[in-house]
Amino acid sequence: MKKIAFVTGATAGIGKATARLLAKNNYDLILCGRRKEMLKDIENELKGYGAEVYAAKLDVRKRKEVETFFEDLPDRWKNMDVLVNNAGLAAGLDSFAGGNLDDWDQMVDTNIKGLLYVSRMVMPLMVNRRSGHIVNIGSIAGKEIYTGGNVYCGTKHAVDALSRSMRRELAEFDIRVSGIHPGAVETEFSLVRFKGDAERSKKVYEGYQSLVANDIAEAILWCLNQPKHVNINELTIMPLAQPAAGVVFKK
Ligand code: NDP
Ligand code: 8X3
Repeated sequence: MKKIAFVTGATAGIGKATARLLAKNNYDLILCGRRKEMLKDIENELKGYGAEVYAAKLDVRKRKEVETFFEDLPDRWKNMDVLVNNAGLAAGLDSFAGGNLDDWDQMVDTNIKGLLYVSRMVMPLMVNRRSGHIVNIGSIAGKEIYTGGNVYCGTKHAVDALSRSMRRELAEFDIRVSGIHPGAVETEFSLVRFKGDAERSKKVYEGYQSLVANDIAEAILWCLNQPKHVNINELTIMPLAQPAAGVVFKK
């Protein structure tokens, strides 16, 4: 019987690469994101690998939308084995004193509250079945801080704390919880952070080999593939050229 994985934020980057790799490894997929067209594209691609896919537009910041998403989910899909809490973003790189409050709201609402809204719907399903694996995508920004990272770092430190709290509560129900903390991965991340400024975004990844989304997907799959009694608590995964947050050796 195939396993079911729910990947949030599957229209791009790490989420898309994870959905793709899981589909190729015998998982059926539940996918969400805000961009309907891109959701359709990834749905079609995954079906080509033989996966069954349930894809629906969802903004994880909207509590009512999250509830409706789960109310609409056909029963078969509620037996989910894996949740990858991936949807997230950084907005801006301003100082605290010059910070944009809309950016702060967006990061807090997506990275913390969105992750909580989705998890709140999934956890009872897993608890009832006494089985499941939650993978939370944190960041090196959740382990360290860097100039201008301020609120983004705060949200990712929160993700780290939430992962540890989930692990504390869910082990009793045989549910595994893993936190994945990547350094720089070349995705749409910087384009989003710099609000569509492609030139500025490109510079983030110039002069060194950043991680690619599939590096993180492979790490997630490895966590999932461990024997049932093994929980990978966390993995911090960095480009070799980035030994610490905010430090990159460029050639
Ligand atoms: P991308 O911008 O490439 O992808 C982000 C994904 O999240 C998209 O699919 C986007 O879909 C989705 N998303 C954003 N906001 C929402 C929302 N409100 N509701 C639903 N989906 C949403 O970035 P990455 O793949 O790099 O980022 C994925 C995760 O990895 C994030 O949590 C990020 O913080 C984390 N991360 C990234 C690193 C990097 O260097 N790239 C390093 C460390 C961690 P859509 O726009 O269609 O809604
Ligand atoms: C993003 C990690 O180092 O690119 O979460 O800011 S970094």
